Amino acid sequence: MESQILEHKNNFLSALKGVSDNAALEALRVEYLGKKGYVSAMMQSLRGLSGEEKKAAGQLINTLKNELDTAIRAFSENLERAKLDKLVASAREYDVSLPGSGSYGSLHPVTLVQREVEEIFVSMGFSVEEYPELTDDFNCFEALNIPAHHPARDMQDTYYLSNGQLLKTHTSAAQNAIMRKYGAPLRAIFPGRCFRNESIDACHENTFFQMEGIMIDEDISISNLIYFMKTMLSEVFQRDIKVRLRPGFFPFVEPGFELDISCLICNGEGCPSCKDSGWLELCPCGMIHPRVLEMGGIDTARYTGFAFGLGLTRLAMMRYGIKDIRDFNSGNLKVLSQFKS
Ligand code: FA5
Repeated sequence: MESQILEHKNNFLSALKGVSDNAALEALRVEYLGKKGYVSAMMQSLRGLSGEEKKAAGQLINTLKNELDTAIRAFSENLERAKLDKLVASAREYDVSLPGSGSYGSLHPVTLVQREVEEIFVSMGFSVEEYPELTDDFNCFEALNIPAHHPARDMQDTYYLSNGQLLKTHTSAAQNAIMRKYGAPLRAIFPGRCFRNESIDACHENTFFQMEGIMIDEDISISNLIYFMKTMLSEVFQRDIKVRLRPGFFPFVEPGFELDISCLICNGEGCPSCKDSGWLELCPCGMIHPRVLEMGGIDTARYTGFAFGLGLTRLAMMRYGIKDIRDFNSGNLKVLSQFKS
């Protein structure tokens, strides 16, 4: 029996050397330790032996069984470790900081048009400033000469937070901070997302982008304002478009204007994108009210300035012929993936 056990052990160990995966290891285990395996067969062959012989041979077989079992478990662990080492080594071959080689998404049309407008104003000496989306009553209204009873301050139009802060309803909310930061003379644009609690349609969203611009210097007049607005529009559209300037009231400018462009979706005929008027309100503007300049720490005896609030999302509609403003926030890839940068 002893020699038979030794023979099985040696055969097992040499077969184990040739094992390279879990399936082969399992086959070897079944061959030796399975119900119909060698170990089980040896156990059955003990039946004819006497009590003492049976006990001694049984112990030897059990020892063999334990040795094979231990060897199989150790081999299985080694196989797992080798698999893991291989994975780690192959992961190390990749430089995760390298840029991807495929095409992954595209820039949003509002981002594209924002970059275009930024480039135009930067080339005319403007700096691009940032301002948070969360602000407060002072910056969004008070510093802009918007009186306490003005409807814009109403809960119907403005999203207030329980801590008294609010989501900025217009990029004008940044005017005071930027005037105080830089003083005069000043040329700055500040794009940003705005939020208004209003019903949405083809040209109104509750979340949309504006780009504010201010220019403050000695002798700034309405003609400077008109020059910059015209330059911006002709650069963006690269063609003549119909524009109209009409009086508009905003407490933070005096005089104030509404700058509309002829709807490019319907060529001024009237459609849902322009609420059938043929015109789209795009860029209200005006001469900054002296009280707003004062609150911004600007010397009004020396400086005047203009400000504008460009509807960036609407500009993107006109620039790319997108009929419905709701497409911008829809996440509809059919629409958005057309805009490869
Ligand atoms: C304002 O927000 C003023 N702060 C603009 C301003 C700045 C005037 C500086 C004078 C001087 P208004 O609410 O009209 O104004 O919005 C400005 C532009 O933002 C609109 O002409 C329009 O193009 C865009 N806009 C306004 N509301 C929405 C909306 N719900 N959805 C999409 N675009 C909008």
